[in-house]
Amino acid sequence: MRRWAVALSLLLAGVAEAGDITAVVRDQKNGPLADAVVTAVPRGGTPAPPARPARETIDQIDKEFVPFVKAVFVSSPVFFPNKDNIRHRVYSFSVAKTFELPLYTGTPAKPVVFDKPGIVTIGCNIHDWMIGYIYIATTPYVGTTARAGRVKLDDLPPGTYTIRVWHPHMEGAEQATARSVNVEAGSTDVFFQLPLKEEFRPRRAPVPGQRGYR
Ligand SMILES: [Cu+2]
Repeated sequence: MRRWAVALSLLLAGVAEAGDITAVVRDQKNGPLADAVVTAVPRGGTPAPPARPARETIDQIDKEFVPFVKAVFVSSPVFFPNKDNIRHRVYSFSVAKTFELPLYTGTPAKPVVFDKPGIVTIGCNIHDWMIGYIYIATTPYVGTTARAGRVKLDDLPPGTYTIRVWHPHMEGAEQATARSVNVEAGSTDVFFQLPLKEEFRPRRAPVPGQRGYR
């Protein structure tokens, strides 16, 4: 079939082939930026939510939250398994979700449900340097960049999307990163350069028998 005929038959069938977005995020020094959240919000309508929000997980490993930044679709239940053999006490005072998990080891029976969009900062009452971020998105088309600064958003119905990027150490506002992208069948590449503030993370506690901090 000719291309237009294929397009026409898809149109008549009411089916359009989904597309993907591959976003690459770099910092001001052109280095790949991990832990950047990329969202795609379709113009003129909210996407239908998945039948059931995915179960998500944030681990505690070697007294750190893993991953450092987690992006979830709104109303997703998030589990907080403690993989260390010491106890942690996870909490948040953020407006989008205030909670506290009593001192625990292993996985608490119930997940925390993040039912409001926004950004939640999590900490541990025992280990002050433990900090993590949960980005609660209004769109299911959301992901976090891996170490190579890359993230792929799959299965987007064709149309116009507003793409944004957020990072806990970004210099400007998330809103300022907004750009319009037309998604068709196949892959669409998007590139962001995101200037970072001077990084601030609380230093870890001194390690007995070692000099300095780790
Ligand atoms: Cu802890």
